[in-house]
Amino acid sequence: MHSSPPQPFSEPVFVTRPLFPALADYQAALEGIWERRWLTNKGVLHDELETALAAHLRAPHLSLVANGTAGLMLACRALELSGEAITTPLTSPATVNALNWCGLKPVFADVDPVTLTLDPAAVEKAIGPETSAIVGVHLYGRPCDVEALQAIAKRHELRVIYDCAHAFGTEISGRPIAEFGDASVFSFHATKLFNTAEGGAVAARDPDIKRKADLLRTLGIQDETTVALPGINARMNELEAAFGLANLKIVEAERNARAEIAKVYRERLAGIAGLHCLEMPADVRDSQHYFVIRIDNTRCKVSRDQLYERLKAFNIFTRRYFYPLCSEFAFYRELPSSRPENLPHATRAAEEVLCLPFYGALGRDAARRICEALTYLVDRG
Ligand code: T4K
Repeated sequence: MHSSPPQPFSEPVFVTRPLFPALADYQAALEGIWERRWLTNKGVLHDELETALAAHLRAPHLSLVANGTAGLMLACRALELSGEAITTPLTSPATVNALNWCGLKPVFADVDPVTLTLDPAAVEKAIGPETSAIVGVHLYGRPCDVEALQAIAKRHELRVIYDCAHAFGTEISGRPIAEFGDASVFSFHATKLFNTAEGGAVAARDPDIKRKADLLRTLGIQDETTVALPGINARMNELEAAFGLANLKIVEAERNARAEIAKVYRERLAGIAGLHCLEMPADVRDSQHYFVIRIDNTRCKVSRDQLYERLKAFNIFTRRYFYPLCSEFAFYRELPSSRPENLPHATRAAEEVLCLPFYGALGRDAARRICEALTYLVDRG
C-alpha cells in the first residue's frame, strides 16, 4: 500500500527564477539613463557596477562583459592561449565552446568523484606538448582543487582560467574565489544567483589582463584612430548595469533565503536510500547557486531520469545539469580524450545529478512539498 500522491503545484515550478530588484529601484535608475541619453560604451552605471562588483567579489581587477561565454573567450585571448586547453566535460557548453571559438583544442580530463571538479591527477596526465592552459569550473559553486591545479600549472608553465559562473561570492577559507588562477570568469545570466539579465565579468590579479580584456570587449578600440587588439563586441549596456546595481543590494538576502531552502531539502531528503545531497566542503562559503542531488541508479528505487520525468506530473521541472557531457556532443565526440573510459567519474555523475528548484522566492513550504513529491515517487518505485 502506498500513501496517496501529494497535490501537484498549480503553477509550474522551475529550477530557478531570476532575482528581480524592486521595480521602483530600477525605475529610478532608468530615469537617470533617460536624462543622460547614454546607453552603452562605458556609461556611468557600467563603471559604477564594475567598481561595486570588484569590491563585492574582492577581485583585484575586474572587467564587466556582455555574458560569461564572451568573458571566457576574452580571458583566453587576454592570456594569449594557443594549442590545447585541458578542461572538464561536466560543464555548460559555454566553457568548451568558448575554447573552440578561440581556436583552442579542448582536452577533456575526468573529475573527482566527490567534488565533481577537475581531478588534478587526470589533468596532469592529459598534459602534452601543445597544452597552454587548464580551464577549471567551480561546478555548482564547489571549488576546484585550486592549490593542486596551481602547482601543476607552475610545474608545466601553464595558465589557469576558472569558470566561476556558479561561484558568485564563493570563498575558500575566507579567500575570495577570484584570487585563484590567472583569470576568473563570472556569468550574470538571468539564471545565476546574481544577474544583470545577460552579463558577466573577467577578474584577474594582473592589471595587464584587465587592460587587455577592457580593450578586447570593445573591438580593441583604443582611441579614434588606434585599434590595438582584434577584439569583439562584448560590452555590457546601461540597462543591464542598472539592473545589476539594484540586484547587488539584495543578492545577500537572496543567498540567505536559498540557504534556508537548502536546509529544508537536506533535512527532508536525508535517509532516502540511493539519494544524496551534494555536500559543500566545510571551509567553503557556499554561493547557494544550485541545489544538487545524486541518484545512485543501482540503489534507488527509481532512476534519475524516471524522477526527472515523473516530477513533471507534479508541475516540478528539475534540470540535469550537465547531461549529456560536453565530450558527447557530435563535434567533440571524436576527440581522443572524449572516450567514456577516459571520463568514468564524469560519465557517472552526468547520469546521476539532478538540480532541484532553488531560488529565494520558492519559499520553504514549496521546498517541503517538492520533498514530499520526491519521497512519494521514490517510495512508489
Ligand atoms: N559556464 C558555466 C558553468 C555556465 O553554467 C554558464 C551558463 C556559462 C559558463 C555561460 O554563461 P553565460 O554566457 O550564459 O552568461 C541556462 C543559462 O542559459 C546558462 O546561462 C547557464 N549556464 C545554464 C546552466 O543554464 P538553460 O537552458 O537551463 O536556461 P533556461 O532558459 O531553460 O532557464 C532555466 C529556468 O529558469 C527556466 O525553466 C525558467 C527560469 N527562467 C529562465 C529565464 C531565462 C525564468 O524564470 N526567467 C528567465 O528569464 O540555460
